[in-house]
Amino acid sequence: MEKEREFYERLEARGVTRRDFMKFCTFLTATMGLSASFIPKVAEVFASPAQRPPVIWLHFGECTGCTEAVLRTMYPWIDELLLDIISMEYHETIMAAAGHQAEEVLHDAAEKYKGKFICVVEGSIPTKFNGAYGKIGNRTFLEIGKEICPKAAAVVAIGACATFGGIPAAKPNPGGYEAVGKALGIGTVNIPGCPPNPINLVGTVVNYLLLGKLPTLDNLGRPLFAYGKTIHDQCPRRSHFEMGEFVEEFGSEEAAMGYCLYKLGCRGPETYNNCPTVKFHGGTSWPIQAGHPCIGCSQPDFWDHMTPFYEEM
Ligand code: FSX
Ligand code: SF4
Ligand code: F3S
Repeated sequence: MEKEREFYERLEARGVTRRDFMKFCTFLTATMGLSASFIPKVAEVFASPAQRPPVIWLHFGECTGCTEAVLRTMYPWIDELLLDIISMEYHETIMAAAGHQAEEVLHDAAEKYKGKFICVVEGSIPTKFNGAYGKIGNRTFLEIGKEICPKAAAVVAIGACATFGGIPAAKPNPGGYEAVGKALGIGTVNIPGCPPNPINLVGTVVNYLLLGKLPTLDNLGRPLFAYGKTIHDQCPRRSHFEMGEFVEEFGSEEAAMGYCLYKLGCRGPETYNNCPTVKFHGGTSWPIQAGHPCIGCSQPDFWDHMTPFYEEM
């Protein structure tokens, strides 16, 4: 009770009302595919977390857009909520330590929480030339990944790069960049997207804390609650996809073309993600709402398979 009171006081000090917070919990519960009866339980995970799992967050070949997405662009207070329910032991972007001190923190955390920590990995791993294309502290990403990931209770690959290779693995890929699971020969929970939606990471962690297990995954390791349907199946422009309806509403085939973005190369029909329902920036918008075709950023082989972007599939 005491913990809970403190939590709401802290939220209030940040200008977040209990009502805002419950709205977020309702949204998160629905995103996770749970019934409304779970809303109070989801709120409880944040308000009085039972045990905060240690998290080690590794950066390999990437642009740090995934971290930026998680820590900065959603509701401004989600990053703090996330840091309330996990114990971030190592994260290069937000930690104060640097150089040898940082290396020591990583090593010590992996030993101290062996078998217990969640390893979140951002970015893909170069495999050619013994991994020489990517190094931190004079050790290759490959060496670091091989040392740290097998010690984790679970490895969560975040972003297109870590899950499927992403932009670093696009042709001609001289460094032989590969997805984390493939490069290290391990199974990973995959949260793809370039960048992925932060709510899907929060949903995965809350699922773990609430139900004691990882969410159900599809055959590509993606949580089904987020990646169970195609963009096209949930797209608000969908009703204009069928030419008949299209022409009827807009008067001519030409005018109708401007609405559905299929002919501009939209990859919505072959891309699995929940962008149309969860949107980005606290529900403000998402690519197709903003008038741009989906470029298939959460699918395997994004980039090569999806380019050239503006040609019909
Ligand atoms: Fe990749 Fe994440 Fe794209 Fe960037 O770091 S998924 S390049 S948005 O940020 O890994
Ligand atoms: Fe499908 Fe894309 Fe057209 Fe939407 S804009 S209906 S996702 S093809
Ligand atoms: Fe990516 Fe398509 Fe969503 S480009 S952000 S999966 S709409």
